[in-house]
Amino acid sequence: MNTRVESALNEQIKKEASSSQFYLAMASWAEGNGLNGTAKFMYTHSDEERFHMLKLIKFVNERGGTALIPAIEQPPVDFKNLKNVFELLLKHEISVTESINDLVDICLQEKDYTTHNFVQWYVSEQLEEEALARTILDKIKLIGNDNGGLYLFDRDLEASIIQANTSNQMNGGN
Ligand code: OFO
Repeated sequence: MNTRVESALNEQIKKEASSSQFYLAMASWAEGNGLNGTAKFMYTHSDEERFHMLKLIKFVNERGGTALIPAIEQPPVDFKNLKNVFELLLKHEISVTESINDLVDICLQEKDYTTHNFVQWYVSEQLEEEALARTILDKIKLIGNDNGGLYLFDRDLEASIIQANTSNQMNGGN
């Protein structure tokens, strides 16, 4: 496998692993603060990031490269508030999108069209994740400091995850 592409893919493996740990820290913080909906959302998001990492690891190995399993820095333990959590999530997703774009660029420079094709899945995924983070953040900004509103927001988030899981199961997904 092209060594420049391989090393960019390994960098991306590290980013996905860091994302998973970062969202796990947010999930744990939310759970400890009685925000069950946010905790469920973040636990699910953390699992998705781990899946993104695994998909990259398998791709690198299948293409004859060597996937590197990275050491990860410890994520924060504490967050200011719910708004801060989702602001950090959006900021993080924007930085991941930038690194996916760099990866696409490297694939084109190195004329690795197979990896370019593979990476398109991540391009679409980032588009969806950024849009979702923006929608949630807009809602939180509208609620402001109204505790009743934040309680309802968290409850709605929990209900939307249960609904998404149920329809996923009905469609045969996991
Ligand atoms: Fe891996 O999708 Fe977000 O970061």
